[in-house]
Amino acid sequence: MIMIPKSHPRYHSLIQREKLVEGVKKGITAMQGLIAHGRGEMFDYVLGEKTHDFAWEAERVAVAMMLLAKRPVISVNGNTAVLVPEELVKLSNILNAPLEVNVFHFSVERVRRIAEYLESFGAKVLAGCDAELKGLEHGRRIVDSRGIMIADVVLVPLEDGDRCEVLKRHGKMVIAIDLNPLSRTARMADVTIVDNIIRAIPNMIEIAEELRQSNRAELEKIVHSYDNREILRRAVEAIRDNLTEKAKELLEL
Ligand code: PTJ
Repeated sequence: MIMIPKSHPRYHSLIQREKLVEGVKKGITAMQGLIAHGRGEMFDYVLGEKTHDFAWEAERVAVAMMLLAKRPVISVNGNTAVLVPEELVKLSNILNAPLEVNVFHFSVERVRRIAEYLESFGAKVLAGCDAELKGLEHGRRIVDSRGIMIADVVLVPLEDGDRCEVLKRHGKMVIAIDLNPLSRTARMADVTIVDNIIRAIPNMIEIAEELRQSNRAELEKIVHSYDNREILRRAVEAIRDNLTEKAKELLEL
C-alpha cells in the first residue's frame, strides 16, 4: 500500500481505494469492483459524503428486521470484505447472523480467499457453495445450503439487481446497501440503505447494540410503517438539493 499523508484532504477516500487495490492484488476483490466503487464514490460525493436521516431510518429498520428474523444472513462480496472486515464480524456477532461469501465474479478460489480473509478477523464464514438459487444464471446463484438458501432476511451490500429480484421470488426479505438510489437493486429491495458501506455497517452496529434489548413488539413497531419508496424519493431529493446548493455556491464565488 502506498503511503498517504493523513493531511491529504481526501485521505479517507484514498485509503478506501488503496484497500480495494490491495484486495485485487490478493485475489479478493474483482477488477470490476474498482469500477463499481468509482460509481459509488460519485453518488457519495453528490450526497455530501454523510449519513442522511433517511439512511439512519433505513439502517434502524434493517437492524430491527434482522433481529426479528429466524435466519438472517449477511452476504459478503469482494468489495465489502476488504472495506469493512472487522465491522462485518462485529455486526454478524451482535445480530447472530452468519456471514456468507457470495460473489458475482465467481470462482472457488476467490470464494476461498474471501472466506480466509474474513476468518483472519475472527469470523465464522459460510462458503459451502453447495446449493443453487433457481432463476439466476451467473455466479451469485451459487450459495450455501445452511445460509442464503434457507434465510428469511438477507443483507446484501453492493448488489447487482437481478439477484435481489430472485431472492425476493424465493420469498426472502432483502435489505440492500447501495449509494445509488436509482439502481434496480435499490428499487427491488424491501429496505434500501442509501449510504456508504463504510458508514452504514458501523451505524448498524451502534443501532444493534441499542435495539438488541428490545422485545419483539418494539421491533415490530419500528418495521411496521416503513415505506422504502419514500426513503428512495428522499435520497433522490437530497442529491437534487445538494447540487442546487453547490450551484448557488459557484455563483457566490
Ligand atoms: O465481488 P463480486 O464478484 O460480487 O463483485 C462485486 C461488484 C460490486 C463488482 C458487483 O456486485 C457489481 O458489479 O455491482 P454493481 O452492479 O456495479 O453495483 C454496485 C453498486 O454498489 C452500485 O450501485 C454502486 O453505486 C454501489 N456502491 C459502490 N461502492 C459502494 C456502493 N454502495 C455503498 N457503499 C459503497 N462503498
